[in-house]
Amino acid sequence: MITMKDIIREGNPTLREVAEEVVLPLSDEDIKLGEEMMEFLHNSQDPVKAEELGLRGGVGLAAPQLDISKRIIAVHVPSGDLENPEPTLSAVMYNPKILSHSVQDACLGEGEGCLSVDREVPGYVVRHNKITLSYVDASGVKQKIRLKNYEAIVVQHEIDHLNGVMFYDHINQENPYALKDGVLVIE
Ligand code: FHF
Ligand code: ZN
Repeated sequence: MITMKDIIREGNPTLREVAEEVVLPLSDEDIKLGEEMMEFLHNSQDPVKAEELGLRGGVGLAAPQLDISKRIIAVHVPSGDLENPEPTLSAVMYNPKILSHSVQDACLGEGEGCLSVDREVPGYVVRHNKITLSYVDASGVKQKIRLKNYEAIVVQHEIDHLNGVMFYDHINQENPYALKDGVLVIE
C-alpha cells in the first residue's frame, strides 16, 4: 500500500526529470503500480482511512512522486454533488499526451498544492482551460478525451510531474495574483 512515506518531496532530483514512456503492451508491474496509485487516491479521500494512515487528500498522483520516473498518472476527482456521486473523472493514464488545447487559460481561485510540497505557495497557477488528451488506459486501450475546467487543471498538474515541472513554476514571480485578461478563475 502507498502511504505518505513513499512520496518524495521537493529537492529530490527525480521530481525534475523527464520521465520515460511506458512500454506497450503494459507489463503486470506497470498495471499493478497504476492500481496502487488509484488505491492511494481512494484512501486519501476516505476520511477514516486518511486519518488512520495519515494521508493528505489527493485528486491526482504521478509515478515520479513515488521516485519512479515513468509516464504514469492516476486521477480521481470526486463529484461533490450528493445527487450525482459518480466521480467526474477517475482513471489511470499511461503515456498521457496533450494533443491540443484551448487558447483560453484558467486557474484555480484557491491556487494549488502538491503532495510533494510541504508548504503553502500562494498565487495563481495559470494553465490551459481545455485540453484534448490521448492516453493508454489500465486495459491497454488507447483513449482520446476532452477535458475542461477543474479536471483539465488536475491532469495538467499531473502531466507536469512527468516533465519535471512543479506547480509553482507557473506562478508569476513579481505578482503571484496578477492575471492577464480573459483567464478563467475556477472557484
Ligand atoms: C492534490 N489536493 O491532490 C492536492 C494537494 C490541482 O501531483 O486537491 O501533488 F482531496 C499530484 C477534493 C478536492 C478532494 C481537492 C491538482 C492538485 C494535485 C496532488 N485535494 C487536493 C481533495 C482535494 C495534488 N499532487 C493539496 C495535496
Ligand atoms: Zn503534485
